[in-house]
Amino acid sequence: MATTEADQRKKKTTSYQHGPYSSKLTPDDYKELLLQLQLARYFDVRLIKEKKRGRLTGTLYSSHNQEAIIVGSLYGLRPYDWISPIHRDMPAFFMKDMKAGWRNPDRVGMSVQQVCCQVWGRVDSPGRARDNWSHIGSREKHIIHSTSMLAGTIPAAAGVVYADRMEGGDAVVLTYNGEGSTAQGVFHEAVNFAAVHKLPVVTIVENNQWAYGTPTYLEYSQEDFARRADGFGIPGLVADGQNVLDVYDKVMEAVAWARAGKGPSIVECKTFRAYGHGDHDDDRAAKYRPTQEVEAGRARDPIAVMKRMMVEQGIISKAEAEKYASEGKGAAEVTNDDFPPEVVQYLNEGIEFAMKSPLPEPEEGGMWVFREGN
Ligand SMILES: Cc1ncc(C[n+]2csc(CCOP(=O)(O)OP(=O)(O)O)c2C)c(N)n1
Ligand SMILES: [Mg+2]
Repeated sequence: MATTEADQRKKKTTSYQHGPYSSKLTPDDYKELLLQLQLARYFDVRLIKEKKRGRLTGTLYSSHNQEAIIVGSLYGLRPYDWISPIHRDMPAFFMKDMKAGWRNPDRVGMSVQQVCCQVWGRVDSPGRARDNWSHIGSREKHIIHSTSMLAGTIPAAAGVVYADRMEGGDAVVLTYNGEGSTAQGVFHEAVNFAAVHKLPVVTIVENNQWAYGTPTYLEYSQEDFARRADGFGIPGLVADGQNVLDVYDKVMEAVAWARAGKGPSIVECKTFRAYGHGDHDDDRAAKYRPTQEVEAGRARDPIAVMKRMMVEQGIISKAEAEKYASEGKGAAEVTNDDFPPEVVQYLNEGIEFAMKSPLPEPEEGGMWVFREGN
């Protein structure tokens, strides 16, 4: 079938045009970004498998299909910048500052062992397993403690960088939020506060089109959520959330703006929640979301998008791209052979450590509730 000029133009626009930041990335950066996307995906599918095998309890909130947002946003941060992840960003806790070396004990991010201990409710989790899933944080690692109150961490994040600035620091904070949480009053109060005081707060909106069973058209009335930024008098950027390089570019633009003392931004990353809200919602999700929509939303897997760009640019061969093929596969279909061995090995180390870590003693329950001493 003959292709029209319009078809060709459409084809061209699917290839990523480098922005000012991603154009400086080297082939080694591309390879590291791909590996990190695969690691985030492996974390997700492996935990689902562990739960199915009965080795894990508690609800899992999948970041499947949204990994490019986590990886691309973290990649340009300096070690001492802060992050504030939520339920959908579990890999971010151990992927912060990964450029310093995955196993580097001095990197300013949690270790995979700590995060696995958190997931398995073991005493070596940063919060000594007082709460589950993403309810952890670390002052030392510059990770703001996540809570259940959606958008409730943005004021805390704004306060952290406000204090840092008063002490002469130049740290930036990335806050991660689902698009549904943006309807909360506290979202507007906090972003407005950051705007008025020109605080270095980058508000990432992971627009995955759904908040539990509520679609975006019942959440807000703009085409692009990022336009809300106009009302605060701050920049609002839209990123292709399936393309790690575009996320990197847009987040870096906002980070550079913040580092220059110009204040906050909103970066809307357009993506799609590939599965249910949590794993408890998996079956019902297919009932309240049209199958066609779900299939279309999963069609641009971020791992596949990155591989395609790398092949186009001659960074890897087609055969290398096809070697570990986890993209497009759900947890039930994918196996360890679909992932690079270093990815599997890294998470194995975390899980093995967690399995050996004890459960907390019941006597610890009262610990940290009241301040000891004067
Ligand atoms: C203030 C508040 N209201 C309601 C909830 C319950 N809740 C948890 S996750 C969620 C949906 C969030 O959707 P969205 O912000 O789009 O994030 P997503 O889960 O899609 O990543 C809701 C309503 C909550 N945790 N906090
Ligand atoms: Mg959502």
